[in-house]
Amino acid sequence: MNMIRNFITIYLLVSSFQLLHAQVPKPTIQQLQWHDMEFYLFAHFGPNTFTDKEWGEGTEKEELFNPTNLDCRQWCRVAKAAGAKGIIITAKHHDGFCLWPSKFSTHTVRESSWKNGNGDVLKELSAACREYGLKFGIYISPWDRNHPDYGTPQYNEVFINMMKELFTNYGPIWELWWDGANGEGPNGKKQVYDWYRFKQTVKKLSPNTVIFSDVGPHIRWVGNERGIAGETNWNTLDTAGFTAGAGAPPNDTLSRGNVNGQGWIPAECDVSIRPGWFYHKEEDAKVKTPKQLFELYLKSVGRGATLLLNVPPDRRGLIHENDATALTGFKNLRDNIFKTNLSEKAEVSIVSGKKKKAAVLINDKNSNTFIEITDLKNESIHIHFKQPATISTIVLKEFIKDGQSVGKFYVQVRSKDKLESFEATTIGHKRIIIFSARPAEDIDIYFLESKRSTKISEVEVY
Ligand code: FUL
Repeated sequence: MNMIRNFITIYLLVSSFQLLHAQVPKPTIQQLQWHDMEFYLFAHFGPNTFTDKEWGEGTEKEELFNPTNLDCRQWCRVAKAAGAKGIIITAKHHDGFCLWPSKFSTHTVRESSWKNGNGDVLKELSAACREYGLKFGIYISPWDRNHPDYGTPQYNEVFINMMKELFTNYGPIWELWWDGANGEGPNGKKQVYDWYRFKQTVKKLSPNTVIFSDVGPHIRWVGNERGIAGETNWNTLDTAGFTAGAGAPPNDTLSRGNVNGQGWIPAECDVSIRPGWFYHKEEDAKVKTPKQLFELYLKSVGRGATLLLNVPPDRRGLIHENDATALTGFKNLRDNIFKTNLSEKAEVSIVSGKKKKAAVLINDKNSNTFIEITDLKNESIHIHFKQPATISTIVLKEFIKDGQSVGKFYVQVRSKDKLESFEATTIGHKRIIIFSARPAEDIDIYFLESKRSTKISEVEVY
């Protein structure tokens, strides 16, 4: 009898442990790689570039699309110089115009006057990205204001066939962007999208592609187009009962995530370097400054999200000089701030009461190693500079491979005669804390809230 009881107890313990373990949402390998991309560019390009519209009607004449000097390699050079890791292009915006000669539309580059109809922007950009070592991503709007089938079940087939063309002819496609806007097509009807089949198609053709939409499945919209993640930003989200577009969770939920959300669906912050998404000459003087871009970087990447910065090519088919200059300034700012990681030469330890244990894994420049804090009340991270340093920035990274845990922590910066504290909430992929430069001899990091054990992979100090 006792044996049976023991057996049942062990069985229950094991299965509840498994259940608990299985319930911790974790990123896939593709999502982990996506987190590491941090900053990449968006390129809104199409008939709107030539009509000065933001949302084309779908009735624009194809010959309007005629860049005089398209050079995707120039886009890549600008992206590279800015430290961006990839480019996502609007292969098809809401006006339905395809930047590749799709067999499933008559509103494409093939019908345009550009290169006498022999051009293919996706071919050029995918090749340039390969050449420059950048990831290539595609925005394909489900909403199509041109396609005659839009608003009928047949359009779902068209959309799937178009995606097949994209993955077959231009892959590998690292990220696929499904815009949530869903308005009427030429026949005045709205489409009922077959999201399930769309997802299955991508999964089958390109299992490594990460899909963005308001609700994932892999990456979520951040709930605004200002490029700002929630001050608290959980990578987890509940999507049951929600869909992309009008059926999406409220914007503030998207920007913060759900603390106990079931799925790992991290936020991507999309924002334009100019007021509009497409190029408009009258906005040439309204390009965001390097300082503004850096602020956005702190509110996106610095809050554990990624930054998708739109830099729209102009009518020549080039990234405008003003945008390129702003991007270089932005890169210089980051290079200056993140130049010398002072924690690399500091003494780092985990303090537990009066005991101190070296914690070299958090300053080994390797995000795949981590230290673990199990007792929040009694353990903290301590950094001691052998020579007093002047610091302004602290970067923390959580070991998100095992999920996200930290909900609140604070950092104390100590010098001989001063002690200052900075409190923050979530960490996730990265948390950047920035303050005016001050002297420091020691830094202590205390964790106030954590869902499970706290795994920190890196602490950098600049
Ligand atoms: C929105 C679109 O309606 C805008 O035109 C733009 O493409 C932006 C990134 O997403 O939903």
